Amino acid sequence: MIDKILIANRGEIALRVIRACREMGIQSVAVHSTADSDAMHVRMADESVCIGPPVASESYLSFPAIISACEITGAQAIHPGYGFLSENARFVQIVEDHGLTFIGPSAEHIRVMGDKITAKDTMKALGVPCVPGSDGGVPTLEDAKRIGGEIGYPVIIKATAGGGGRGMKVAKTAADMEQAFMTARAEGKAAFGNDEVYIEKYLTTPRHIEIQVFGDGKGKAVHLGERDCSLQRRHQKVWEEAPGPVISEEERQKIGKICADAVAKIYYIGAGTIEFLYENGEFYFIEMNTRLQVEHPVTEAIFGVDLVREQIRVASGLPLSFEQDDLKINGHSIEVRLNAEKLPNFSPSPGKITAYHAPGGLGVRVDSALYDGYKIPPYYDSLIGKLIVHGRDRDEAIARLSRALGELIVDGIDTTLPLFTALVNAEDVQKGNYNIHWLEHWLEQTYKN
Ligand code: MV4
Repeated sequence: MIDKILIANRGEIALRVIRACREMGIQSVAVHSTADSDAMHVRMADESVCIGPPVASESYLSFPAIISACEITGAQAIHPGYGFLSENARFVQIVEDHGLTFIGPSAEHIRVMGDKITAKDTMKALGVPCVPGSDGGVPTLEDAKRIGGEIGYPVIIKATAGGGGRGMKVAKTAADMEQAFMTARAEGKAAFGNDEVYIEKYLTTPRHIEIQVFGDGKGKAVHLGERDCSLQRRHQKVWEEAPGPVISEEERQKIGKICADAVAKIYYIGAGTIEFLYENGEFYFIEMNTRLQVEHPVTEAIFGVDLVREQIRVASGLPLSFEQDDLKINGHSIEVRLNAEKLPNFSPSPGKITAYHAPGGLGVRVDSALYDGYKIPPYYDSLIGKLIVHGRDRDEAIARLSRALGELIVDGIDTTLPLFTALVNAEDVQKGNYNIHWLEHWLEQTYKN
């Protein structure tokens, strides 16, 4: 069994992993940049190591710094959290070459899912429903025009190395194809050094529905239902919920089984998220994320499981602590992401927290590394906390969210708290009546002038 884990991350997710370690009797090692000496994850871990300067490329992203920190402290395993090195196949390979355990999928699974064309080919072959589109990569503009005609416009051109919205261009008609194709290629080349693109039918008003899966690496896997993450701004999720407000139990079991069977067949190990667009009652695979996601707590809330604990178990060679039949949904959960940003432009707002009070009470969870007097450094992600509520049904979760938002105090900086106070009162949100474009339209309406 692993008895010491190094957490190659910071902020709330580092705390999340430390908490699981402590409950399992595992020692935790924090790493930090010089900008994070006073950070909560350093204080909460059993040990800490300073690994470099503020710029992430020389600290949280530095392979040698992190491997050395394992050697110095005797940590046998690395939990990457999300972001940073969590989906870096080269890093995973080097971790394993050093005789250390990466708490996550194999380098090969990360590589396969990191290339969107390979991911789609793989999922299609495993029986997962995909968006209609090109069969693999589209090498020339001529091919693109022919395929566009076959699929029917609108279409979307995506960089295979992209994801999360980068390197994507919509062609509404054949006349847009040249511009869209060339731009998607150029963006892929510039951002990822890979100009390969593929084409899909453009779905105009889908929801973003993602299925949580978990594999034991020995050919067994389960699903933990879906999350609806349609409320996004510029491809950043803002509000996530589980179960999805419009997904029936029958649909959940059907798509869930398809996903669990698919990852079982490839001997997937650990947590994974299979992302779909959902429109007119159909699921269309778009991408798979091979990490623990920011919004995992809503799934934990409704299933009553600790996903980080399960990650550590399977990385240690233990079985999952539950089987598919043990997993029953209890109630409804919503997460909102509190960012250190100033509305209406969401501009970064780092600085000193002069007062902090976290909400509490029944069905309220706050995952945050904030404390009174903490100085948020300007170098990293603007996420400063997640408020997760759980109720017996969606209406109760919304009422609880509204109540908890009223208790939350973060003074000294600007945050996205006022956005949530407004959203929780919006009729469409209360009714679950939204798709991937709803929030951007609502922001335009609400903050114009
Ligand atoms: C799409 C799409 C419509 N049709 N693919 C955006 C991020 C990346 N994960 C995939 N994305 C999209 N792919 C087809 N065939 C629309 C989006 C999209 C989107 C998806 C999920 C959540 C928010 C979004 C916002 C804009 C576009």
